[in-house]
Amino acid sequence: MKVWIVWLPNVGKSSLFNVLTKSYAAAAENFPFCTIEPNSGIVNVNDYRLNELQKTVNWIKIVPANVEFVDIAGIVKWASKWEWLGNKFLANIREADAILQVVRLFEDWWVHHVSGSIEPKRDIEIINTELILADLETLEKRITENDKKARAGDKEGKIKQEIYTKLKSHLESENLAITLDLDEEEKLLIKDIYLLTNKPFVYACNVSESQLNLSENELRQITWINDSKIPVMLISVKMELDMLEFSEEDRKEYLAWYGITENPTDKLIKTCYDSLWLQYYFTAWEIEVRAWTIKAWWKAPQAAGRIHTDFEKKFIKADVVNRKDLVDNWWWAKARELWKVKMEGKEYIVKDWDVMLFKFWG
Ligand SMILES: Nc1nc2c(ncn2[C@@H]2O[C@H](COP(=O)(O)OP(=O)(O)OP(=O)(O)O)[C@@H](O)[C@H]2O)c(=O)[nH]1
Ligand SMILES: [Mg+2]
Repeated sequence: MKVWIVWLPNVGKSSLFNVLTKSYAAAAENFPFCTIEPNSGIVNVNDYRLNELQKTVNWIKIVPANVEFVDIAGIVKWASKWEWLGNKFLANIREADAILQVVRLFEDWWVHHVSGSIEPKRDIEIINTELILADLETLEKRITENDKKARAGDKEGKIKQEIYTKLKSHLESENLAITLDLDEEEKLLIKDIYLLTNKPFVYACNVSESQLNLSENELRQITWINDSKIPVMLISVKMELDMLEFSEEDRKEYLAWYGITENPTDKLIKTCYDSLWLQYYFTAWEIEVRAWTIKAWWKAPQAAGRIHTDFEKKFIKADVVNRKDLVDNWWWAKARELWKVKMEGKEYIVKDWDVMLFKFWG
């Protein structure tokens, strides 16, 4: 599960990467194109519910879910048309599961802005246009390849060609692929093109300390991101960097001073995780509690397959308990006594935060 940090040069992408990975691994200097080679790091998804579990079983090791963040070079206008850094990275972004866009809102005379001024709406358009142009190039190649099949009368080829044509005019009207109205079957047919604008986007607005009181509505007005399905949140990367060495207590106190109750770094990581329709279930036993990432609609055997590929086939049944029932009753024995643990079979659709104990053949 990879999230790529994408945007114009010199907006704080590498600084944000350092905040997310709690490191100084990425060089973050005051000049455009400071980053050339990508930096990547794995980050735990912190969640208050994990802390609750930890309190109940404080002798047990807890292994949270994680997300990989990749920080790349800045993208500029015409990047998609240039045989240059930007273009190279546009090709690389295909590997991403989601795209985190760092929108510069902070004013700082010292930090050079490649477009000359702070205008988030214009800058978002620059980035989206480059992503759309790159997608059009990919799609046009695919249309040419598929054309032969469609002409030869191949049924799937014909259906695909129709969808591709619809998609092409959608992109040409400067829309993101993800906003095209397609049914589930049609979505599957375009999945293998790996379009950049078919990936979930998350917008993190990098603000100055004086802008920390902006509401989500105000942020949406400034950025013109009206689609409520696309998350928009604010973070002051500079302030987060200042707090990197703080204790948890000091951090809370400092944030509270600005009226912030939720840890912005944790919130951003969770937002990226949620954008992929992911959820977790847990295995919990004497030695460790471990989070496993699954898609929201997965059934019990598929979920078991996350632990080991064999387990999907060997699945017999699962004991399932809601995390809260486990916490409230101080673990399995009491929860079982109170009939809170249910036995589920192959058709069971796993719920977010189920705790599961599997039985397998062999
Ligand atoms: N004032 C202020 N400066 C910031 C903030 N975030 C980053 N900077 C500064 O902006 C400059 C560029 O930061 P980077 O993190 O290197 O930006 P980048 O987007 O990775 O840049 P490229 O790798 O060149 O594309 C550095 O001097 C940072 O200290 C912020 O929130 N406020
Ligand atoms: Mg950088």
